[in-house]
Amino acid sequence: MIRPSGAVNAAAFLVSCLENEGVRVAFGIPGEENLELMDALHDSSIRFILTRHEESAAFMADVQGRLTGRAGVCLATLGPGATNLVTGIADAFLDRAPLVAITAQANLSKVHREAHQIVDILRMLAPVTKWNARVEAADTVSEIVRKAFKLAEAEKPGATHIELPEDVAGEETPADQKPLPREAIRSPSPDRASLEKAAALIRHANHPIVLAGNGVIRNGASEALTKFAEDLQIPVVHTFMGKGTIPWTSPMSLLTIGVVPRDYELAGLHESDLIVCVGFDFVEYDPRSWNPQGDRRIVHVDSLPAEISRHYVPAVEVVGEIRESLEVLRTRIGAPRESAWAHRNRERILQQLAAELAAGGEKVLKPQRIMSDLRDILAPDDLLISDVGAHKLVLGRFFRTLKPNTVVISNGLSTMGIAVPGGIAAKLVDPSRRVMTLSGDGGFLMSLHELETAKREGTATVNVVLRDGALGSIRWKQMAKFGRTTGTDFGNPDLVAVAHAFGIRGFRVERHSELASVLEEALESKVPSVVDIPVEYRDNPFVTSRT
Ligand SMILES: Cc1ncc(C[n+]2csc(CCOP(=O)(O)OP(=O)(O)O)c2C)c(N)n1
Ligand SMILES: [Mg+2]
Repeated sequence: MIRPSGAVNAAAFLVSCLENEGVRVAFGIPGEENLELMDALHDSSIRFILTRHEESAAFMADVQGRLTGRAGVCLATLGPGATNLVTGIADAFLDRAPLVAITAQANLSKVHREAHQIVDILRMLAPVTKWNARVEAADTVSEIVRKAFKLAEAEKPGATHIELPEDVAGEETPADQKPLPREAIRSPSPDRASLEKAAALIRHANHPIVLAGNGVIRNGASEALTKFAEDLQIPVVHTFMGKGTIPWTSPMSLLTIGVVPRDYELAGLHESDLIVCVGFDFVEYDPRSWNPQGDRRIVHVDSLPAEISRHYVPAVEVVGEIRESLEVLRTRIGAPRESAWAHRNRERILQQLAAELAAGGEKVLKPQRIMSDLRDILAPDDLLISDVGAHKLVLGRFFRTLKPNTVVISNGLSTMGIAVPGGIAAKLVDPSRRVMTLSGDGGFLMSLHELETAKREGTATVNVVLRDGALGSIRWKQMAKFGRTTGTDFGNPDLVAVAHAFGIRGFRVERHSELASVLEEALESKVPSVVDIPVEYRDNPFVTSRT
């Protein structure tokens, strides 16, 4: 609200700081304590997207942040609004997605005592954010907003949080206060000594292998990595969240690991005498899984120094801009190496996957086959967003990726329910892009309500549900451990009828032969859709993997 003096209140000034950060959409649910902020949004260039649950608002901001590198914004009121945000914020925190959450709070004069709807939001969110702060005075807004965005977007990106108490929101901001300018953050160049040491180690290794993680994608280093691998003939294996770091068609790609137990052996990681970890993050794949004795020789190439683990003790750390590190290492190492080992490993993996695909015959709708077929149905630039469960593991193994940022997988927090809201955010980022979400029937019903948001916003996502009537991956693990199940089976509504009830399109696929044509029709549709696919997880080598 503009005062006669020309000054605005803190809420309106906070909104102009958001505009200054380049924020174009904000996701959330309003409440009584953020009336000023919501009204200020009304007058701004920022589009407010009302979601049907605060958790989805945070998932949307998370996926938007992941796809753009710029912090997505979600907002909620105090108490229950803020508590509902937690899972989405934690997902952004562990999946390294830039996100700024803004919550309301009661008047400053009240927050110290027990009162209606007051919980300590700052303390509640502290463990799942990189930083958070309360606006206690109107003249701190520009600093707090700038700091929240700077920290959220800096490596490793994640969530930050701003709390705006109701009374402070209405306080007058000095008329001369301006938002602080954005600054471009660039990781520093790696130092010469570590580059020399890493180059020598790689040059002298017999069977070096790259283990690539999501940091490669975040830092725009996928092309540099592919060139590094192909020029030097060094194979690359990547995590779930590293899908797209190197096209699967590259002769140096050994596809995804961390999906089935000991798949690192299939890729030859256990035979390698030097593992070059690039943009690799423990949250994506525990080093203990592939380095149980802690005795592997490791070169760490990342934007930040390595996290400490007995199972991850690098011989050298090349810390700095990842793309630059890879380019310098490539030119220093120079000559390509003998690559029969890499080719043999790739051949073995492709044969193993083909055998798993062929098992079970043509008639049953096999999740493996669905994921494999999806590669031919989706164009290279289409986006696939996975939820969490058995389907994610099958996708990790069988969906072959060609480009960075064409698959979004939560494997840091690994939270169910992210796919449907994530799809909406992706469409808002780029309405011309075809977006498919893939969920289990458990996760889908956690975010089903957002189909109304999709319908209202006209975000034409294709929401595929693999329906097995169970928390599939947990069911497997219970069966494997105890030979019986507890609390994993459920019924489902008719998902096609549900889609129709939301006023969107609904399809069911019951035979492999229908898959491509139905998905094509859904992908070309101008309205959101649900594609219900009944499946059975019969043979699963995935039982001991972590979903
Ligand atoms: C929010 C949340 N709750 C619980 C879990 C633990 N969990 C991991 S996978 C899974 C089952 C998922 O079931 P569904 O969505 O049907 O997928 P399916 O495994 O059947 O493919 C559960 C409960 C989780 N990852 N996230
Ligand atoms: Mg299921």
